[in-house]
Amino acid sequence: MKLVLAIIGNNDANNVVPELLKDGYAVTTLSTTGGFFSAGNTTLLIVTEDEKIPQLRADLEKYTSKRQDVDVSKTPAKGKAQGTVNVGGATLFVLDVDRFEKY
Ligand code: 2BA
Repeated sequence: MKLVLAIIGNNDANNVVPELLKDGYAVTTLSTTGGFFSAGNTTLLIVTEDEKIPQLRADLEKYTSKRQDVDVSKTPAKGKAQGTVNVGGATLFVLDVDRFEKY
């Protein structure tokens, strides 16, 4: 069993979550904020069997916007960063789940 934390854009969440539910995943959505842009994003919590991870990854890739370069000087980003950064797509963390219980 794995816990997937998927950080995605708020707009993408509207597309992704219904598709994940359709494919049988249980999903919790958290409203989160990126440290770099201080902009709202969405973090999905999904616990699922190991063998369902490839399909989950494919769904996330299919239903999130493609990563693209953004000129930081034209964004409200804080800090001294310059140049371009990638935005869009998803940032995934996949963790082992020791126990899964419901009461
Ligand atoms: P933010 O922190 O707002 O970052 C937005 C985008 O800015 C990042 O996109 C990345 O392209 C760039 N960026 C972030 N920190 C940077 C830095 N110190 N220097 C230069 N560029 C930087 P993504 O990598 O796609 O990340 C999207 C969101 O996922 C992030 O929003 C953050 O909320 C989360 N995230 C990404 N990597 C993470 C990590 N290692 N741990 C925790 N959260 C992470």
